[in-house]
Amino acid sequence: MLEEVAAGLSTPQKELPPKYFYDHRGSELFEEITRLPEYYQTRTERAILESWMPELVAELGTRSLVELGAGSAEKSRIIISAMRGAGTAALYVPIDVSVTFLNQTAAGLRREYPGLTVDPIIADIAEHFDIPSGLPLPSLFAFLGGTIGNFYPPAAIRLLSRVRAAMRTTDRFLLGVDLRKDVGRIERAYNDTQGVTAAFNRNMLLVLNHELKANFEPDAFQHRAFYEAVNHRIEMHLVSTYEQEVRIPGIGLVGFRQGESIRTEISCKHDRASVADLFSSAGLHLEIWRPDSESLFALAVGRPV
Ligand code: AVJ
Repeated sequence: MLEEVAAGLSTPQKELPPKYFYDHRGSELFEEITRLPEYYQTRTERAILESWMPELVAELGTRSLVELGAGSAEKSRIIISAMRGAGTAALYVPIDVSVTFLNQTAAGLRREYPGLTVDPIIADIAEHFDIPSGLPLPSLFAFLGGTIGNFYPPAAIRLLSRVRAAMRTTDRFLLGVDLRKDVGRIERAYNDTQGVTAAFNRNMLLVLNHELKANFEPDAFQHRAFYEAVNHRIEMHLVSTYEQEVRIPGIGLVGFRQGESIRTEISCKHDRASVADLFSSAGLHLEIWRPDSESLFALAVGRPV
């Protein structure tokens, strides 16, 4: 972490990886974001999953579900219930960085779905991780929530390619993506009137203070989120409101000019063509494209080429 933070704060555009949002408080704040009126993504994706998974999973005959960045188990339940309904649920493999989360979820799911094997993998999906071999066929590899948007395109292609390499002909990849749309609508989702997203953004500084004994003053940084149209993405920044120096033991003093920012997150927005391109760069073919009726969010199914 120290190395990553040192590197991220020494480039002209300071930048820290979004995984540092998610300590206990950060995860709570994210949960709160998903319930905000402005934040349409979570509820829209859930509605698509609920209406479509029973049909999709029955058609595919999905026996194992491998979920990248399992997040909250709520979405997984929709898919597992659909597999149950189709009579094919055998194995669930959630992959996540949070050990506590994985263990809690695994225990809950085993209770709820007797007969379902739950084999969690603790890994940071942005880094290397191993996909188990010998999964009951066919498998569904799911990456939901629009979290692929946090990855710069080369990293997104690397992640998908790695999964693709473990896929067999009958396996499928299920990807959730936030869609390009009216810029105001997207920007409002990251600038909620209650200031929850601002608190979520600033929480990263508290994480640095706690983990690295740094002395960031969160109130000295302002939340800024805007749409960057060239690359079709939201960028979240923390903007230093005045010239200041922050001490991080092991790194030293980090200077900020007034108005200088740390980029804390990108959230890339997609359309059908951009997902088809992303898939094809990773050896996948976009087989099914399923947006909601307002085209806010979409689920895409890819099959190995
Ligand atoms: C969890 C990455 C999908 O990009 O919208 C929400 C995180 N950041 N509000 C997103 C987030 C600010 C979210 N993802």
